[in-house]
Amino acid sequence: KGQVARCVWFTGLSGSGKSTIANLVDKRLHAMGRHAFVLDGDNVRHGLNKDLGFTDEDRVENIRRVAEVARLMTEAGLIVLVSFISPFRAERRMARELFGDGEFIEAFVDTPLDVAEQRDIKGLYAKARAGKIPNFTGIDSPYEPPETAELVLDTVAESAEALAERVIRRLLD
Ligand code: GGZ
Repeated sequence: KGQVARCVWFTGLSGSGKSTIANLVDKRLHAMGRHAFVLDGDNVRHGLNKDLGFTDEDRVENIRRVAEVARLMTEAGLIVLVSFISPFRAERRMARELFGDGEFIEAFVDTPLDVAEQRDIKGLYAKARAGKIPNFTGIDSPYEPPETAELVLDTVAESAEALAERVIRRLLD
């Protein structure tokens, strides 16, 4: 089987583990000689989307642009690993519709809010609770969990490594 050009779309709360899993998948794919790329806030929100913040409207535009870039990258033959909160079902559906059948794999990184908030790796939840970050997802901005994700990744039950392995298996099916 040749190179599969596909998009894995990770969605979940801040601190849910999206980027950790996406980066593990990326490493494994590279080790297997496959061409992959991670799109996340670090490489998109500081460049292409640096004009956008965290209002609902800006998040919609953020996801729209990311979806279009992901589509271009799969057309170029890459496996694209997209890691954004992408809180709204409508925009995730819009992203899905850019891809052909079976090319788009929605992966819900299912970490409950209380767990993400407990971990608070970057201290953002504490700041949001203190009112220092307005429109914070899960606090005062909504997150709509997927109803039809191809993969549900439970970070409480399984390690990031085990979950990355499940993504790889699904991807190379
Ligand atoms: C949520 C925010 C916010 C607000 C800054 N709400 O844990 P992080 O830091 O590294 O990931 C979060 C990231 C979310 O950006 P996305 O582009 O993925 O969001 S969306 O898909 O909704 O457009 C967090 C940080 O940015 N961050 N302010 N208000 N996360």
